[in-house]
Amino acid sequence: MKPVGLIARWKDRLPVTAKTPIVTLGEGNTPLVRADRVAQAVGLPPGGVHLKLEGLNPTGSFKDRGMTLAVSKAKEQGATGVLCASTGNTSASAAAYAARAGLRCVVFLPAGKVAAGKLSQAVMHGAEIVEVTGNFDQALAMAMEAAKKKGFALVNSSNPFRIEGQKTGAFEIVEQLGRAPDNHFMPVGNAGNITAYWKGYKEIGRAPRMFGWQAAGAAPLVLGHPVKNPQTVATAIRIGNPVSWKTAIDARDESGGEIGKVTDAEILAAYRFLAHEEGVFCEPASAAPVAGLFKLAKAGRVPKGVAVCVLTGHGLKDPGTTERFRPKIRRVKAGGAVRL
Ligand code: AN7
Repeated sequence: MKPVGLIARWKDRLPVTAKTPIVTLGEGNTPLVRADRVAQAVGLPPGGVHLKLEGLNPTGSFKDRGMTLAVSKAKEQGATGVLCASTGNTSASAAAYAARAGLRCVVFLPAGKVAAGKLSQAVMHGAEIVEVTGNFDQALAMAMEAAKKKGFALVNSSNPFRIEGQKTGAFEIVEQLGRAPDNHFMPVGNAGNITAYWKGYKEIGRAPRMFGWQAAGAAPLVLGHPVKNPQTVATAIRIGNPVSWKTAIDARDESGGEIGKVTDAEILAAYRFLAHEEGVFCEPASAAPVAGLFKLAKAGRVPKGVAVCVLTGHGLKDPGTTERFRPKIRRVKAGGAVRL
């Protein structure tokens, strides 16, 4: 039988042994699909843009790649619980994997700023939820403090096992494409994922240019200083002081890439375009790299070659944002006439 889950698939490249109790939900192995309408819109040939659909992981985001390893290692090391701060997806993933592992899970969330789908996952997986009246960065400081308590493992991306698990996305892209992409586009929040992909590419001797995209109201890496009150419709990346700051800048500089910013209007336009024109429904933060590609196209600066955009989370995570696009809906009596 084929291995299920990414630890089984990539164990030779991950810090696990025969003794590691593997906690898996069958994560990884997500589709890489062509996006020829996006390619056409930005002046690239058919096949010039691919989308890595990370929203098809078990809890609907890329976080599962890191969480399978972080929770497995926490269990191996005898932890009785896991802890994290989160803009939503990390908490949903931690809650699910902790439930499966039989560990406690405590999550610190910025009050009122977590998308409905993500919160409902934390609830249903039985996480102990602490709402912080403040932003993600402040919630993370509290989680780090709480993690000093014996028996708890912090499963934010400062945990090196998160990065190790997430680097497998790069391995898959190269395998699926049959080569490395020339240009790799992704959203950037706390900057763990860009760190992970760059590590993954380097480990297999590949070096696409890394293009990271932040929301304009939460763009510390572009501005060069932390942002006190980050704001954006893309709540997943509403982060003002990324933990993996230095390694994100290294990924940019070593690869000859860029970290840019896109406005909420640009993010929402790309979000709609993907759903309307490509049939791909991702959450707003995940549309940021496609917004970035559109932005480069407007400036006549689309890099040559094949681009892969990582769509980090599923659209169903954030039903609230879809309300902005709700068309006129007709209501008719059952059996009534409907003109088309
Ligand atoms: C959909 O869940 O930080 O740059 O606490 O949910 O590695 O932080 C989420 C981040 C991109 C940014 N896309 O990744 C959290 C959290 C989606 C996300 C990011 C996140 P990083």
